[in-house]
Amino acid sequence: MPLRRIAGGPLIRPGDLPDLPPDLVDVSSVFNPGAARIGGEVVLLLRVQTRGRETFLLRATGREGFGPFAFDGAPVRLAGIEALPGRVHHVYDPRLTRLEGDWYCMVAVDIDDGCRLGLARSRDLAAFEWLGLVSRDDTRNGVLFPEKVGGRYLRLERPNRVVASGEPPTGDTIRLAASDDLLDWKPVATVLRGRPHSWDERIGPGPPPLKTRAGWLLVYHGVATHFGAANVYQAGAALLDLADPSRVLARSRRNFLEPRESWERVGQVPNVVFPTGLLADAEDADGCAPPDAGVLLYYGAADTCVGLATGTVADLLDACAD
Ligand code: BMA
Repeated sequence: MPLRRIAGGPLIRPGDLPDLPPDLVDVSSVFNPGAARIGGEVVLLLRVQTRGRETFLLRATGREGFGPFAFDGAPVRLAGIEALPGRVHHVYDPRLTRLEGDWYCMVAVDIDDGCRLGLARSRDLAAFEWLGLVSRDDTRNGVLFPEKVGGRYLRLERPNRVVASGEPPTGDTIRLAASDDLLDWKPVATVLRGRPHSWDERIGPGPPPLKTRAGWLLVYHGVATHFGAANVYQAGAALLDLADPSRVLARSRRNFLEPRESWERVGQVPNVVFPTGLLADAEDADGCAPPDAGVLLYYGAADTCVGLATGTVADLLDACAD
């Protein structure tokens, strides 16, 4: 296992959250956080679910990223999202990217018609301005690259389609899409496909890609369906070409993180590790994280808690070649 879980169990459990009436009282779960480093602190945007199965985003701040965390006194507001027509059921799984001096938060948005990607912008990760829905079709797991590549903004995403009758739409491809304005996106290429019978039959991007000299390092989640008997969510890695991220340079044959701890195996949705935040503690003048940089990988565990695994960039690069 190239990354190591921190000692002492999950990083954040539901019971760690303070009661924040009226919305957050004795919450059911806290998971799938977006992660960012800002002003020497680690900021997590936590997905919090209530006993009413309502979803909120809550900001947590900590010095080293290992906790303890200070929680905001109220859930995050995405100012302007109220203008969306129709009902918004859930806004969730935030992914945070620093791009051209601003923070961008890509979220999944459940509406009557399925799931869309949504985008918000922030200067400080405290106040957010809603920019709109940014996928036409049913899509989840959108992750923005931290810079333009070939003159265009890029993101990886997971188009959803119905794979089995009666099941919600899901996906077995990771696709590259491009945009000139961050709002209107066109698919460019399918980058990765699920591997039938392997650990990653269905797949989706995890945290936003991390720039390294060797290529864009992508941690992704893979789902083994076990012929419909159980879905097990695991994490693996792939390396994409820096100049043309539709080119896959390496991809892990095995997962490097899978549900093993009791709190990863038991919870609201059992057998889930779902990585959504990856932070490196150093970068060079070109924005590349060097191999010896330390990494913090934040993930949702069993859709109930937040886990943290640590290692180095080199560990993740090794995992791609494994
Ligand atoms: C995925 C997403 C995630 C969730 C995971 C496991 O499809 O909905 O938000 O953590 O399933 O339930």
